Amino acid sequence: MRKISTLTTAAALAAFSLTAAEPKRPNILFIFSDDHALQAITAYGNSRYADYFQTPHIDRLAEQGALFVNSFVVNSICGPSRAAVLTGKHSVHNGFVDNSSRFDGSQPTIQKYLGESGYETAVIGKWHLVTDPTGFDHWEVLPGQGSYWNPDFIQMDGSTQRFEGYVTDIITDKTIDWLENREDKEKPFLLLSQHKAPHRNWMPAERHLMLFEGIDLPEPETLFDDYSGRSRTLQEQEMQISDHFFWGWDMFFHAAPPEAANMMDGLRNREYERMTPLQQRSFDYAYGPRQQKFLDDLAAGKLSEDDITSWKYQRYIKNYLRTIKALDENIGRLMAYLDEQGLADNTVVIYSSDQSFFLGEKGWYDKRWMFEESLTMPFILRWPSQVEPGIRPEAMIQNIDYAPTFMQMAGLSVPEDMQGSSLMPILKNAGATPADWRSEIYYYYTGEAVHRVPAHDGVRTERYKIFYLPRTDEWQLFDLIEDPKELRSVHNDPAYAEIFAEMKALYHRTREHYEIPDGLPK
Ligand code: SGN
Ligand code: CA
Repeated sequence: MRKISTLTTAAALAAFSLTAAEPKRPNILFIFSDDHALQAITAYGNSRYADYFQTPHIDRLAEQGALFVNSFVVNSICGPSRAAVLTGKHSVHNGFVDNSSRFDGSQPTIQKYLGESGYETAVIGKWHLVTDPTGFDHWEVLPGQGSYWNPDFIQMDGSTQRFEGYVTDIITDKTIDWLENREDKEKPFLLLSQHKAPHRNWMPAERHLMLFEGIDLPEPETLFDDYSGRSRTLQEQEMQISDHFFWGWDMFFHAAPPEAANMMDGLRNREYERMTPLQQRSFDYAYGPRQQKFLDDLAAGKLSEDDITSWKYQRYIKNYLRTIKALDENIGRLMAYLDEQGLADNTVVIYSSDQSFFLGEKGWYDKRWMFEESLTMPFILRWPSQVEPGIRPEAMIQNIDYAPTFMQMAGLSVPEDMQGSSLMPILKNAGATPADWRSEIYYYYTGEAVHRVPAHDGVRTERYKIFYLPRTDEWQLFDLIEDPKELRSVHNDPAYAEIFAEMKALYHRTREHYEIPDGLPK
């Protein structure tokens, strides 16, 4: 284990001056969305929606750059994922362990290191680290989760301003404005353009309200999972399509449907309430007849329990993908701007999302679990002058690797206390995995009241995944080759006794390596 110490920015700067004669340092444009599942990115290749829905602009980035196929989050939830990106450290070491944490903005971060070495830095859009951003030359962020419609943005002077329109379009407008008007265009930039979409409550833009009309999107095979063969905590969560959607917030009803519809009470669609009367009219025009048809079918006794779940799944997945449509279009718009300005060649463009998401697999929405759907993160990187187009690196990477990578891109040495590793050796070598690269990743989720997913932590190798659940004091072990959908824990299977012992040992070694203190909350 590398010694945890605080290397000063001055030391990092000294390292930079040694390499200052090298070619112009690249701009870094980090486009980060919220909850974008790999299954909803065509370039990732296994989207069940591919016949009906594509992400052409994100896919083009992947064609022109590197798409990391084994990319994982350290803690599958918004704030912790973001804190790991900025610090290069696991949650317990950057202090942001769950969404009730507050980010300590006095700690070293990538924007501070790059800023002090001569980069101009900005963050625009979703932030979600509770305390105001620090270390950026410019910032303009959504309060908390932010809003889809007519969103507010916190300004650097502490005031809040409201902007009319759709949040994804507005974040891109502001991103382009900053590029257009920044002070010293000779300086390289680090720009974080961070979207709300496709986070809950999945409100589409007006222009996408009718997308998928008359189409049924494919269901995942495990939509009706019975959770047998795995920890009982899988049944105790509250993130099920069948039972845990609010009729107002998630399903867009204006009044409670009959109880038979199994929808939760208590959260209105606050986004609808933010809309102008004209926006509301478009919204009602699209959803009104769809709701009525559902209510009529329900009243006529035409819908079984499973039919109702399938209906909710369609409502959910269509809205989710509609929000991604706007996101993808805006990424196209931003790429066109880089082309027009002649910035594309020397700008590293990254597309990623704070974690992936369940799109009905195991009957779920949301994330948090160490299962593949929420453990993964999209990670696509384009750097025309340096990275061979179309490569598909297989190295196991995590979001703690981003900050070290940006350090090296900027010609700086990686601070000793960053726990991730720079991806530069992979990028420079046509995507090949270096011999000394890690062969396991570590994951740690502390458990929160919302959605009732229990605390767990674990390790994933290329083939196996082990995690420990303190609440029930049990292990789970999955063989990702034999059981890629993770439907049967084999920790009790005698055929896996040896693997189980090895994986437990690896789990303890990895915890030690990352200096994870004993005892997770239950
Ligand atoms: C909100 C959502 C949850 C979601 C968390 C975390 N509920 O609490 O569904 O898991 O955010 O999301 S909502 O009723 O407010 O929509 S995260 O992106 O911040 O991690
Ligand atoms: Ca998120």
